[in-house]
Amino acid sequence: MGTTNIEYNIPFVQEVMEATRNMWEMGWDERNGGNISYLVDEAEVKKYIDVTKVKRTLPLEFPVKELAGKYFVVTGTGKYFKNVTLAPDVNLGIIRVAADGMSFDIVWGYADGGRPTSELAAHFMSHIERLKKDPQHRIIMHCHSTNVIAMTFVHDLSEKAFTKTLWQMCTECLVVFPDGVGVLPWFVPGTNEIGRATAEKMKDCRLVVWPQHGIFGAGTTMDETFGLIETVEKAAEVYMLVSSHREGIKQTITDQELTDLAKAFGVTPVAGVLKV
Ligand code: 2HA
Ligand code: ZN
Repeated sequence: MGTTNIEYNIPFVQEVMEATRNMWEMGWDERNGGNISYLVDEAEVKKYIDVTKVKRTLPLEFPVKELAGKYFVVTGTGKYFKNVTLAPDVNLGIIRVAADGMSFDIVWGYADGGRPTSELAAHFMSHIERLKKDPQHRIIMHCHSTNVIAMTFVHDLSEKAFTKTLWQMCTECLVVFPDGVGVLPWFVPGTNEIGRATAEKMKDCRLVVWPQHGIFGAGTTMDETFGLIETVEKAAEVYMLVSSHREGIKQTITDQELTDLAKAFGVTPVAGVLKV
């Protein structure tokens, strides 16, 4: 058990190590908060791992036949992002979904007897929806980004209003997430229900806000997914800074300006948010 040098030579494990470290340093992942799952091509996994050596097989409470045979690096349940770089093979695992989608094999990691994140349902169901939209989709990332959480206490939780405010807080936002953000009602985390609700939103956008909890992001690369969440969190931070200002907001980016911006960058804002 513990770290060996081998893990440091597995590029996709390294990517998760770097992401968890960066996310913890951003203050988004206190204690065991947050989780990442990363879909890796079988050929890539086989370059580094003997996938015939199954360590354990665990059942899934929700069927994911669409993901049959696919390999994922997944952060461990109860594990601290702070500690991933110290012992990747304890805090992370690599799993392969069974042919019937009803169980998964652990082929690497979770060395202390651990298992994947408690939010595996939300991850797997979101992967299924994002892969339908984009075959290049690879990453689902969840964290407790501070200002996004704060904003869910003081802002209208309708998706259109939430999206528009975020777009107005920094000029780059509309360009980075023209599909806007989905917003769920409050749910008990770690359940199949929140998983299904998150995946339903992922049909239309790559960002889903969990009020008073955090955010889910989806992307084709670790950088892209991290960048999406980073951009929303920055906008939420600006909102929290300006909305508490004594004199209130004096000006913002207008609907016309957001429309001009979308045109200039060749993105299509999700319908129903802008009134022009
Ligand atoms: O992994 O973030 O939502 C702990 C969580 C649950
Ligand atoms: Zn969480």
